[in-house]
Amino acid sequence: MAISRNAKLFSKALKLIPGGVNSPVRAFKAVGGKPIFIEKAKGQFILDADGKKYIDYCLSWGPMLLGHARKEVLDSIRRVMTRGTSYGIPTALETRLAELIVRAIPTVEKVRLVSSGTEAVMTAIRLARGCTGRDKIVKFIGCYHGHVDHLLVRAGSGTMTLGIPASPGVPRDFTKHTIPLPYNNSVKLKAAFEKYDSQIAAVIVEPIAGNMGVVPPCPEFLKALRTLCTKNKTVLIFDEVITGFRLKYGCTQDIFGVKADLTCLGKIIGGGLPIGACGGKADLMDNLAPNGPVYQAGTLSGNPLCVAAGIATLELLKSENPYKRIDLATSRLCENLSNALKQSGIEHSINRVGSMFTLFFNPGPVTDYASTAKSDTKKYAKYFNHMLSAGIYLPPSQFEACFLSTAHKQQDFQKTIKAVQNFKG
Ligand code: KE4
Repeated sequence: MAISRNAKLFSKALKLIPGGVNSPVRAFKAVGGKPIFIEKAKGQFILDADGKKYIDYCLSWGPMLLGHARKEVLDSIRRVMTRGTSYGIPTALETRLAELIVRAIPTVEKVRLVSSGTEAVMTAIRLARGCTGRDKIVKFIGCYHGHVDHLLVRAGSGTMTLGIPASPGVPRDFTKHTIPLPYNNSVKLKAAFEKYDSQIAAVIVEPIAGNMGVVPPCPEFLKALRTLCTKNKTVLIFDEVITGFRLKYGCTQDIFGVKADLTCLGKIIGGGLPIGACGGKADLMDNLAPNGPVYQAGTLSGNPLCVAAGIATLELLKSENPYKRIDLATSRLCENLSNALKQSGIEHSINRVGSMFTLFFNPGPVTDYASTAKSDTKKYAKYFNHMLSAGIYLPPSQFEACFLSTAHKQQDFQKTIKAVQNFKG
């Protein structure tokens, strides 16, 4: 049998790139087998190097809400790239994207564009520490905020997938100010504030966790966060790199009625090109250089091609407002997935918010790291590979989120449900 091109490409990549991938979760380590290599994508589909087509529910880990290669987004990139690809000098495009973000998120009066979610988080944390003169940071176990040193503590996503509680190479000194607490646990949160009160510069949270699988917040948890941060003059940072513009045209803050002091964005606002953003009230944001003393910089920050893709994406989301439709489609899909697994007597639970969801091989309820860690990851690996052979691409880890795009159609859901009906665990 001819060796697959995927296999050939992977063996060459292994010689030149650590693990053959440029981001660990792509390596299929948690699900076994070799990663596929993608040649092209369109709408809800990706096509691998062996010419196999998949319905994509990973969507580049969230950015492709409008589906792959959406014509208006490509046209916008094409128009801009003929005028050059990077200047390192301001452009009106950056102001336009900033304007769209500021108009969509009431708590954001100013925004700094960067090139990744990690940089957005780094900026928010440094700003909070710079403004408060404090060092300590509260984060939640199982939440992932990019690979910045002081937050690689009990993180989620790839660190959970690969079982790396805290990465080597991060000096103890860099994490001694990081206080990891259980998600959705207001009692432990209150105790931490009593213990550290005026030493806490910031609390950073995924308002809907996506990096231990999808774990929605308990209503009182976010409210307790807000109350305690206000009382202690601690900066509340919502990491909305996944959720920004995913669940509505804007952020989750309005959904839960809890206002963040700083908001981190990424993924969708770049329409599939490298981007991140940190935004908040002007009096906080104006502490950033060159206005204020808190330094932050980036050669390709606000890059015209990335910003053009982001503008096109947000303008389409604003005009099409697909949120109710894809929320309903996701709800129906999850209900049918669950019914199919119940028919086969396979223990599972599904957490869903809007068009992001995770099917856990875990009776549930899955409400935090401890409960999600009980999931049967071996069964997830079998499920992943069963679905892959049926032409359905899921995140290659139990501890990630599935996403729908505006391009997914009824026949995709029917094919997906049929594949799940054939999964016997
Ligand atoms: P990036 O630096 O990867 O653009 O963003 C980091 C980040 C920050 N905050 C949240 C809530 C995130 O989910 C992420 C990155 N998400 C992961 C997957 N869940 C990216 C995939 C990967 O690491 O390859």
